[in-house]
Amino acid sequence: MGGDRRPGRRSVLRAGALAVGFAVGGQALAPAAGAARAATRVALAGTDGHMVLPGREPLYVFGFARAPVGASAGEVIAALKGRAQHVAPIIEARQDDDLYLTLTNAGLVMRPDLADSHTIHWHGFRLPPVLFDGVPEMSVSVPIERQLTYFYRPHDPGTYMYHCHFEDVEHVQMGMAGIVFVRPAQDGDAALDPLRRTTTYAYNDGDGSTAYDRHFAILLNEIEERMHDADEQIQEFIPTDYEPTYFTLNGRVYPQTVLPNDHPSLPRQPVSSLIQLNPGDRALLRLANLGYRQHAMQLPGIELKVVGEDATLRRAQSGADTSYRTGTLYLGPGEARDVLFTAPPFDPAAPATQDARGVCNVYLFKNRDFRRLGNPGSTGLGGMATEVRVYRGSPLPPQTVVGETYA
Ligand SMILES: [Cu+2]
Repeated sequence: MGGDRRPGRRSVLRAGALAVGFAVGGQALAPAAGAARAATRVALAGTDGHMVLPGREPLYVFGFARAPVGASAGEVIAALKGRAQHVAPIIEARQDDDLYLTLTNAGLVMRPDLADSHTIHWHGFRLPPVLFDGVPEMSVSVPIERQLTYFYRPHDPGTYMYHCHFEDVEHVQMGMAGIVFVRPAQDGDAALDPLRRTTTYAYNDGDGSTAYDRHFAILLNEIEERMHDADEQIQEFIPTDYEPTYFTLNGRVYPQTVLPNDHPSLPRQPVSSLIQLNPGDRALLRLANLGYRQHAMQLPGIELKVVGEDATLRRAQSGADTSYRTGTLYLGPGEARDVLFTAPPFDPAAPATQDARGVCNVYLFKNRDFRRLGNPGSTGLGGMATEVRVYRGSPLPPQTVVGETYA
């Protein structure tokens, strides 16, 4: 996977200095003219808003929201100021294609006193020009009512995360965090899949061992309510007092996590964590943790196979397969995992439930720590849990987008 392409530290510093030089001249670093690469364009607004959690008033958040590509800063502000979403939109790119990501800082409705900039930091991305790294001390950031287009050419497939890096302990906890993943160049090759069923792979494995039928991107996070409330009320919060009370998957807690995408009851938390499968489906979980605690996740009844860590295929330098099977998956802050599992056959003898798609067995994908499986002030299952539903028959059509839900 092109280890030879990775620049040394010296060349990184040189390229960074060059990029800043260009930026001072008024133009962002542009890709070589005439390059015939496919380009993906994404636009985000950085702003504030409120999310819904069971058992409390709407919670104040900062966050990103998807903006129309090509919209001016003024248009983005008019449409999206105060409408942050949590978790941030899932961004997908393809290996070696260009990605242009335009960030508009739309400002904060509730905190007009707070003149904070925002940035995009693509965590784990091997980025030659420091200009687009989003670390404000060594790069640039986006002031209120301004716009910056970040440019990336991803060479290394896998699952990553992105977040704002401006006052990052605060802005990340406030909600400016999401998953970004890179599809491998191997995608589209039907001959590699041992089952001849799919053309999608987690990595350039060369042997089809990371083939999957459906994939799901899930960001693990925690919410320290006092930091959010203090921010809204113009008070200080000391981050060493961090003691989170809600434990989220894609910015929702169970049972919110199993509501479909774009559910009307959660207008600012559109991303579901529901995993719906036909029997025999190979599911890829793209997992990342942008909380400040380690989490241990389990899927009782189904074995997990970890094929990638931190956007790197688990292979030794010799080429030996170092993927591993486990019942418990550990994710530290800032870590990502690519995990495969196969949906078991529908078991008529096991407890089943029914949703709009049919009768299904339910498996829980959940934190192993019971203190992270409840919501404050309520009894029963909550927190960092979602359902894997395996249907009788095969009622689900092929997946068209990551994390697709079928109501
Ligand atoms: Cu920010």
